[in-house]
Amino acid sequence: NTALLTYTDLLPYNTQQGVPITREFLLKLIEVLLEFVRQTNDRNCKVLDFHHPADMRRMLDLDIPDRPVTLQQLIDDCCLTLKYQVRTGHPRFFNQLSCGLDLVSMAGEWLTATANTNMFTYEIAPVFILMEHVVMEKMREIIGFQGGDSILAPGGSISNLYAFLAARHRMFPAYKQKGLSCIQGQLVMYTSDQCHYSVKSCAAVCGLGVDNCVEVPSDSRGRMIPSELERLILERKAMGHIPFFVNATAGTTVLGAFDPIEPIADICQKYKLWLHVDAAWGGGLLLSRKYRHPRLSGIERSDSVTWNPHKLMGALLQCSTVHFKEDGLLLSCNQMSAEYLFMQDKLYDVRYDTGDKVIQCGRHNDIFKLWLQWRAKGTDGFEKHMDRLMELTEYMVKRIKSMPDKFHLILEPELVNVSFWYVPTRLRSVPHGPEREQLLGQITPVLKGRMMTAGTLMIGYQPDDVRPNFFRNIISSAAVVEADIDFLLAELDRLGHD
Ligand code: ABU
Repeated sequence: NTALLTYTDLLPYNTQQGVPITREFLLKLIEVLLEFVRQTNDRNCKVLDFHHPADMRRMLDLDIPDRPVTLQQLIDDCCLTLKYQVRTGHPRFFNQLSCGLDLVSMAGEWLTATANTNMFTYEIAPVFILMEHVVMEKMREIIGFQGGDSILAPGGSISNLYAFLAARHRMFPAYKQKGLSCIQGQLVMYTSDQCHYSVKSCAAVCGLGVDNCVEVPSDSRGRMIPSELERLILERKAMGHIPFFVNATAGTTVLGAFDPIEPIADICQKYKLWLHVDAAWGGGLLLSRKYRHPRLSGIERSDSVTWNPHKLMGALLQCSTVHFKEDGLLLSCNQMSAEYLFMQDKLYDVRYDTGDKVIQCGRHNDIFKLWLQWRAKGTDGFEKHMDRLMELTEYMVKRIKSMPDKFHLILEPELVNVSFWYVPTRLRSVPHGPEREQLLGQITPVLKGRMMTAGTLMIGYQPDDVRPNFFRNIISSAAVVEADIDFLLAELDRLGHD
């Protein structure tokens, strides 16, 4: 009876009755989790039950007690936690790049938590390390690299940072030992004005300064303009600076735009610059024969690629990968040879101790959930998933265009980002122009607030350099069907028509 028991009645403390009591406790917990999974997939359940932080704080008992609470209380705590958790796997959650709840990947995450190991050495994670080798090799093959090296990193931002570090290391191998003093001149990197902010963060973190992360203008669809890149490279060269790194984004965060990799690769080749492709978001389309080209054409010419399976592929958070054309660079860049972990005289081939390739020590096991999911779906299953997401996006665009009085489509998407404004009744007769855009931009967060209060739907919004707030709808969940898109549009109209 969990009502009277506490943690000391569980394994490993309770050597007499620990096994059955632990089993009962975990089975109860699993019931709680399964109920969350059921609700997540039930369109009659809300996406969220929103409360302001101060109210939420009052409604929950979050205090850390001096004495143990009962096992039943822990189960109740778990129930309450999930009651107020946003159901990011709900078919009407369109808010983030990572939407959906892939149940095989979730099962993998459960196993990962149970195995509770660290990914730095083969000796404590033998099967997982081998899985990492196999899956990373497969991903490099899909990119079009022959050989090379990869690592799973804690998020796309850190993956981009690994690419930056490797690029600088290749150009200035002495930097690792001597630091800044070995670089005579100002290093400069390039990225489009639509890139993920983590690219600029590399410049801040690594001593270039954000002023030396040059923003290359993009076209009206958010794609880097290659001629502008070349102009800005020449401009900095004329100043005596050292351009060394170009980031091309394959799937920008807001508009879902793909920078044209081929002409950017030509420029990088001409000026001997490292080309990194941040495909954290759009990388999933590499798995689709229908949509890969021309969006990702030329990616095999890059030096490094970030690709996040926790986005389009639907692996559970988090699962981010970075891939390198050249083998050995990651290790030589980041290796610190900690003697207590990476001994060279172990009984096995120590090249399987991947931990010395990264700047972190402890590394979470992010591979098992992806490996299991990939086994379940096969590469064909992922291709079907990508094609279906794009098909649903095309459906949404068609529906929006069919109601031009109520919705204003901002651009034809290249990916599953649908950017639009909802037009309330009172603005429908106003001609579209900068003034109406300002008003639509004011309405957008109000409508988002209504949506969250109603709990029926979640869509993200943001301004960009040329527009006030607009909605960015993401279709990256396998749970979504056409009827959910119909619901989304009808619900926006219900909540915002005034
Ligand atoms: N780092 C990109 C995630 C942003 C988003 O989900 O909107």
